[in-house]
Amino acid sequence: MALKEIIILPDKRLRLVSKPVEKITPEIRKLVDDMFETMYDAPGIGLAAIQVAEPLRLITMDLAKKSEDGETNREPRVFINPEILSSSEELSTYEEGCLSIPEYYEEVERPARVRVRYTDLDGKLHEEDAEGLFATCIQHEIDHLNGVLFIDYLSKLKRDRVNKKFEKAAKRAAE
Ligand code: GNR
Ligand code: NI
Repeated sequence: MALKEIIILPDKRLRLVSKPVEKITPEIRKLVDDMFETMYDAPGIGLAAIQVAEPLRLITMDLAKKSEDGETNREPRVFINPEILSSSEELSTYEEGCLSIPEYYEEVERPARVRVRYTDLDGKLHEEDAEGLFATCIQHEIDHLNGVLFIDYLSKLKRDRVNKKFEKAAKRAAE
């Protein structure tokens, strides 16, 4: 396994539309392993391949809570070529963050429930209903596959402020 670098704003690659995974090759399995290592290290609850600069429709996720004895129980999940089949009219609000927009958190309103279709690492097709944090997270990650970030749902004022902050930081880092 290997840790990968997570790309952050204002990296333009975050705006790419990722390409479908055509075949589950050893290279894809290696990428998935590296994405889990990178996601757990960050730490984050989800990661889209483009966040490690691979423009593929591939997501890793782990929504497991810490158990009472403090042991970290892992529930790693992989979503290949995920699609949202339908969304509830009811909305729900979560405070979202993104590993590509470090240390910035804002409330975002999204459909409370979605039905998703995806392929797993064995190539098996699944359909599943998502609600709660799972619904929010899968929508956040599928957005990444389409070059969409959670700041796109905020007011222009807030979005401009965040973009400026990260552009400044990048300029300072380049000096
Ligand atoms: O770690 C993450 N936490 C999170 C919290 C609320 C809504 C979405 C997320 S996803 C984020 C990791 C990430 O950036 N995935 O793309
Ligand atoms: Ni994100």
